[in-house]
Amino acid sequence: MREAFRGQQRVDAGALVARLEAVSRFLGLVDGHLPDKQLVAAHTLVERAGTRLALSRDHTVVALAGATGSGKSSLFNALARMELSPVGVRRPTTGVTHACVWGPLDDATRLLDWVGVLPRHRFVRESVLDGDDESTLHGLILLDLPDFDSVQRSHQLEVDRLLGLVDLVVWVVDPQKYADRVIHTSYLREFHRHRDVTLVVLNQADRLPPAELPRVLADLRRLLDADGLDGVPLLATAAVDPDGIAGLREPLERAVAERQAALRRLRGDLDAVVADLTELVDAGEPAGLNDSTVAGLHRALAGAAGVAAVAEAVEAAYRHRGAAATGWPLVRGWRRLRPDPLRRLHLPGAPGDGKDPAESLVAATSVPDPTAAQRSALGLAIRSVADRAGAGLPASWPAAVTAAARSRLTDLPDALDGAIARTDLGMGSRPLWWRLVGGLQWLVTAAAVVGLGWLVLGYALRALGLPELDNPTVGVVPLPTLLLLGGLLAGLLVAALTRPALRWAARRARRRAEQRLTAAVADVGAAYVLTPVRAVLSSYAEARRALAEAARR
Ligand SMILES: Nc1nc2c(ncn2[C@@H]2O[C@H](COP(=O)(O)OP(=O)(O)OP(=O)(O)O)[C@@H](O)[C@H]2O)c(=O)[nH]1
Ligand SMILES: [Mg+2]
Repeated sequence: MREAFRGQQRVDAGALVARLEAVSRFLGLVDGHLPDKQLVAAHTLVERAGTRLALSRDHTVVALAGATGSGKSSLFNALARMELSPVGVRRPTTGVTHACVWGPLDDATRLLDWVGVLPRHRFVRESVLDGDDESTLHGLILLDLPDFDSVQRSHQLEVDRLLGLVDLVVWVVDPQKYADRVIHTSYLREFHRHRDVTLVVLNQADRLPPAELPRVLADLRRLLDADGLDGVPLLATAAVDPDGIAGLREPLERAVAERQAALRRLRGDLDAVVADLTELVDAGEPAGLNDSTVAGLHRALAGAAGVAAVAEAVEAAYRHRGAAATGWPLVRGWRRLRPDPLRRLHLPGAPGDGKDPAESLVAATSVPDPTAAQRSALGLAIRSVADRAGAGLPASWPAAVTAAARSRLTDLPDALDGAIARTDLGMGSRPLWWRLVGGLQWLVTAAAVVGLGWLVLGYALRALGLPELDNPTVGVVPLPTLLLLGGLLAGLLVAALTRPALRWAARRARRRAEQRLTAAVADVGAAYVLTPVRAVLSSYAEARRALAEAARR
């Protein structure tokens, strides 16, 4: 037993702190994505470890824990060589934790405040009379705990609280109750990750016939192995006999000298926390989004935003305005009486609306609202983005991805409408060729008007018996007649020839508008659906890396 705790691997404080920081980073990354109840233990550890390491690394807090009557207080007093904690026959005796500090009390005050031992139950084990006797335990803070199997619920709560804080636990069992189920299932088994800061003593060994002791120890060892505590030091003590605790002093002295127990304890907690957290991010790198899912989203967004309707209106408006600009001047005016298709949708590019597109109010357009089918198609597309992004992720993450995909759903209609309203549909200015054809139309019309005026003038002169004009002729046709008929015919011909060109150019304008609208709608999809989803995926990936770092021992 003298080998207890010997040859254990040292825990590097810097490395431990780095691992704790990685857990802290992990918690920051998964915050809001995973249910809080799965993270309580990790949050508690990060907080507790930070405090414990900041308080005092020169002290080793050791708890004597066990069932009532096992002899915790007796061992406490025997180690302190003073009657500090009352030992009694009435069970349970110890109701509040007592502490004994080896070394100056002041240095340990903040640590004891944190552990929660009342000042009147703190004792100091250092006196000039001892000389150097106790110097080997300098830095030890020994706690005498109440019984954990107590009829008093408060004792049990106090024990559970302290077992979460102390650096090293000495489990005290006695020959009568060492096999009790509670101590094994509720306590010892829970400490299997803390084998390097756990010690078991079979107290009251003096009550056993010497021949019985090895058999009881072997039986207890078997139970401890079954608890997952193989390798944990097990020793026999007799608190009533000063020599009966020598075996216990030795591992305590070693623990105090090494100043490793606090670090080992935290490392055990950290290992347990990391093991529990691992299943939250244990599904490899996320597959991410593929092009076809994104394209599906864009299609659905375009449908819901009315891209096709607007593009159609662009084509119609192009034909409408083009015909007005290039048509036969005599009938052009009629067209202006018909409403402009783009203006009907309250979209910029409508002539004379004079609005700055960037300032258009949200939901300013009159693009028809999406139909129920378009809305449900959008819902499905968002769902399939979420499904695809969340595919293969461990529990809770798919739900987080879905929540992110839908997080800005209510703002989406206004955003789509705004994007449509702000898109430059390419209908701001009249094409040059419209103006050229329009000018030509005016020219031939002017020729017809001149011809008509000339003819009317000749007719009037004849009617009034005045000398007739000398009409030049082109071939056999008089020039005024040629101007009138030629002008009219040319106007009709130009209008007829322009029509197919207008139709072709209108289709081109529609395609261009459609491209710009689709791009605008895709930007909305990126900002409102894909970016939140990708943020969750990158949190997942970073959380995985943080946890891998936290797992590195
Ligand atoms: N023979 C013998 N008696 C012991 C030994 N240790 C403790 N006792 C006795 O066992 C009884 C209980 O001891 P305590 O030290 O009060 O036990 P405890 O574990 O502190 O009990 P609670 O405070 O109720 O949890 C007392 O009567 C002690 O004198 C021992 O090693 N040998
Ligand atoms: Mg006691």
